[in-house]
Amino acid sequence: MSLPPSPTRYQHFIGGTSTDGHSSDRIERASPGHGVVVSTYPAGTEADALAAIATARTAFDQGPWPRTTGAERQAILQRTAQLIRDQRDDLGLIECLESGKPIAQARDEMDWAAGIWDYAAALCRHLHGETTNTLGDGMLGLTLREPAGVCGLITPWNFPLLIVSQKLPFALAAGCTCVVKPSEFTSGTTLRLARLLKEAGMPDGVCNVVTGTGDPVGQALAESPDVDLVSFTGSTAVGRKVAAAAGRTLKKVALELGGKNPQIIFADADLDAVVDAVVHGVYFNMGECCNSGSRILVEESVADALVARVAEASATVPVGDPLDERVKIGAIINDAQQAKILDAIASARRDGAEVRLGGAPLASGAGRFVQTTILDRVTPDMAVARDEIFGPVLTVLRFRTEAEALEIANGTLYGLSASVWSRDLDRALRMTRALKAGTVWVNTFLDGAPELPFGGTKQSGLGRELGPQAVLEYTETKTATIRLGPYTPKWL
Ligand code: TXE
Repeated sequence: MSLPPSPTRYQHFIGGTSTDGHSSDRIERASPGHGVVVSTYPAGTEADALAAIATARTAFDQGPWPRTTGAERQAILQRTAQLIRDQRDDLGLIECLESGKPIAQARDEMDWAAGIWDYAAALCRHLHGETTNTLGDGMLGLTLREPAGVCGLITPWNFPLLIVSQKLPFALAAGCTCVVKPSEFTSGTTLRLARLLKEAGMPDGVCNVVTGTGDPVGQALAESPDVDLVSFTGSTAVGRKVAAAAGRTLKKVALELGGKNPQIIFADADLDAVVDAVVHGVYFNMGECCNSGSRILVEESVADALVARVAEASATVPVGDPLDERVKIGAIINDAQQAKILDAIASARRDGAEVRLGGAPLASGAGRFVQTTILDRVTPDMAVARDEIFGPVLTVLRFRTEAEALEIANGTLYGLSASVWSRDLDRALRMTRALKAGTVWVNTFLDGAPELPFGGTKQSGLGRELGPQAVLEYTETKTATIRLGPYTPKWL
């Protein structure tokens, strides 16, 4: 794999055609691993967002998509899954170059995304309401599930195709029309996806993509009275803004936000497995992962031995050129993120944490890399124990009792995921019940399937993606109350 000879020039995708939109301004995207411009996208304006919203509105109010059968929707979603699979190498390369993630991982993510499209396709045939037949002889209740309408989908840069695939196919399965606003750093695969949908037979206007920055494009989606639902994945700070803007028109809101996910390791755990899961959990996708296992809580009696093993394993993980097939940790997305990671390490040093490994940028030509870093002797009051870092940085805290572990684990604003490592199943289940998190793993980490719901509690989010309910998140419920036989006057 090598760098492309020239940048790919992208356009918005509105009403089934590619367009430069209302402005000639463009965003240049340089590969985080090489510093070379690989893509350019239109810097979308509010007018572009409003044009896409109007197109999606018309497609919803007058177009065929909300009126198609489940079987027709299923066929198009399945064809899209197959097209993603067919083009996994191309799509993976785009993501590697735009986001800095390792090429081998990027290709795996394309397969994972295709699997989600398959799963959503199956749900198209299962979308139904309920009947209530216990209201007496004269009454029948029907609960209809209708598509929510026009959906605004705002996505981040860490898993571009995967995260849009956790939203878009479920919205489409419900019969909604969409305007997608991908991250301004990684818009390439989302634009390619919109073209694949067209190739798969999706009617024009159903899936529109507008590139550009959060303000104005994302902001317009959150504010517009013509958007019925907004689904956002990104930082907790911007999630609050999106919810506030959406509140002005009281649209439905779904939010997938940050995490500070604890892995709780008891002394009786299989420590060989733990070492692998800790290293994977914290360095996967350079740590730029809302589910990152960036905070381990280790029972005091095994902490020194475990940290030594994790440090030894961490030092062997290959960091470097994302185009190298052997690399497992690629480049950091942008300068702001690199600065945020290094600031977090500096604050940990000031607060008295012990840097057991790394702690500095990796010297490398034009790329932007951070060493695998372990911060030991972190205490729950330190900022580094509470705030999301989003980098290859592990924080190690120690505990003596189950109650103390639980208090530390639940002691942040976040509640996305957690894991418990113990051979004592009673204890693992007690902890599973008591942990405040949307996902709890037992004796594993980062496992998942499209069948399993994903989302956060507390300030990690609102609503759930994936799982059989995912399609319902994109519906409205309508109650039909039907009088059978003659109406009996009861008021006059
Ligand atoms: O995310 P933003 P950023 C966290 C992580 C990271 C931090 C900052 O901690 O360090 O966020 O990343 C769009 N109205 N996560 O600044 O800004 C924006 O254009 C509407 C966690 O890149 O939240 C992009 O499309 N939209 C996260 C999307 O929001 C707006 C993944 C996310 O960008 C907007 C990424 C606005 N006012 C970062 N402002 C996760 N949960 O996985 C920006 N956007």
